[in-house]
Amino acid sequence: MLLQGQRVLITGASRGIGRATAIECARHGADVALNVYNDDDAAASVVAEVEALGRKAVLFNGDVADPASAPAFIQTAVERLGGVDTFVSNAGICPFHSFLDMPQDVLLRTMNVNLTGAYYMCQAAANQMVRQGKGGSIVAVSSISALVGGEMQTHYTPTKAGVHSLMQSIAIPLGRHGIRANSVMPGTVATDINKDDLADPEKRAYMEKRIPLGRLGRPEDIAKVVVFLASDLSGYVTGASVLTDGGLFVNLQ
Ligand code: NAD
Ligand code: RM4
Repeated sequence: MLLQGQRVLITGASRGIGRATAIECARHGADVALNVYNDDDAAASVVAEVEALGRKAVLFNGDVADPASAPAFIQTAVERLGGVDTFVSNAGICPFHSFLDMPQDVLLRTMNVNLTGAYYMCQAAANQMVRQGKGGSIVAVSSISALVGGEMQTHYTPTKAGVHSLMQSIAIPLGRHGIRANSVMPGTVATDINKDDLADPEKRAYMEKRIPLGRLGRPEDIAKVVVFLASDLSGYVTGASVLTDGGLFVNLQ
């Protein structure tokens, strides 16, 4: 029970890594506030799982790319849970597309959801933590893609490098308030975001073969690292990243 009594807020919490993070945090004793975006059935099922663990789950529907969502999400969480101890910026999209003909709307939407949206959300959460005066933890879900390229991800990889860089920079002004800011960098985790990409059996087998631990990531693998970064176990860790990829990054040849 590493998060007993904590209030943890998570964006993009209806599916994949966000969903697993909500459940893992609840398992460790946290109440959770979940930002979801037009995904009612999936959202209801996360709430049911959290409540079955005996914890509270508050839902807030909103697009992270809309600047109005961030203060509204924080306000909802404060009203219903009493405050914010950990904030997890997780919502993200990756509409795989080639570079030379990248449509402007796909580029801008990806940047606005993954990077600008994370900025608004982390800023609003940090302001609340400063008001509370008791420190806190901010965790961004970055990616191995912050470190390496992706042929069909030229719009996406800069956003993942960007959210890691955001954690490095905000760790500085927030340190004096006892607020830590770190990122987790997942490798390849089988979720809806890459379902089509990994539906190609050759691509999936190639990815699996490159991972020294012998399997793709599971959302729970990432959620456990988020719990660590939210907990006192990481009390002297800030501005850092935890690559959580089964060894994929180091396996060049
Ligand atoms: P997913 O598609 O399963 O989940 C994404 C979640 O974000 C969903 O709940 C979706 O409803 C929500 N979302 C999408 N757009 C939103 C918006 N505008 N506002 C609010 N919520 C929104 O994908 P996932 O793999 O769980 O991805 C979660 C995060 O993990 C993303 O930031 C992604 O970049 C990152 N990541 C994933 C992998 C991977 O291999 N799956 C690897 C590295 C990093
Ligand atoms: C991740 C990483 C994965 C990819 C997802 C969509 O950051 O690049 O390999 O499947 O994004």
